[in-house]
Amino acid sequence: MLSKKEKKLIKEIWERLTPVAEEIGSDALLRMFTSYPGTKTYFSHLDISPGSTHLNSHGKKIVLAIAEGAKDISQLTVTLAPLQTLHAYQLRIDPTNFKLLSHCMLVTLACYLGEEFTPVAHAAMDKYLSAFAAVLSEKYR
Ligand code: ZNH
Repeated sequence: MLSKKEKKLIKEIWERLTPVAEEIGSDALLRMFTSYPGTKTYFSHLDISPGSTHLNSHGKKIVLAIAEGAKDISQLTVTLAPLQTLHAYQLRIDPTNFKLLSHCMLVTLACYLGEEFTPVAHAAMDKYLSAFAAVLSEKYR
């Protein structure tokens, strides 16, 4: 689905963003919680207010998982197997929520990367995040 060129681009972007994983992840989560308040219900056991430790640490975890997957996109199903199980069987996250977070992540990247987030990068990132969400949703079937 993603071309070789696109895979390389995605890998490079996430490599570049790994040092600011916390900043990117917490911004994307905050956007998701604000725009789609229903998503907050899964985090009722945590303090996810802006600037909170949990928001930052969870944001960092999410970005590191996305960056890890980007290292070898052809192996996504293998890399994400533990996260698949966690989200489907333990956390029981409704798969529609993955699309909401993906959307918020695109907005965060657009804000953070500015002009560097070209239409080509945007399109490739959209494909990658969709593939990621599809893998996370697989176990529900
Ligand atoms: Zn999730 C968790 C990733 C989406 C909800 N996550 C988690 C983790 C990770 C992740 C890495 C950690 C694990 C451990 O610790 O081991 N996610 C992720 C990603 C994505 C996601 C990458 C996409 C892309 N999630 C999601 C969504 C939701 C969620 C959409 C809802 C809305 N998660 C979650 C929860 C948890 C998690 C709830 C748990 C938290 C705590 O801490 O408790």
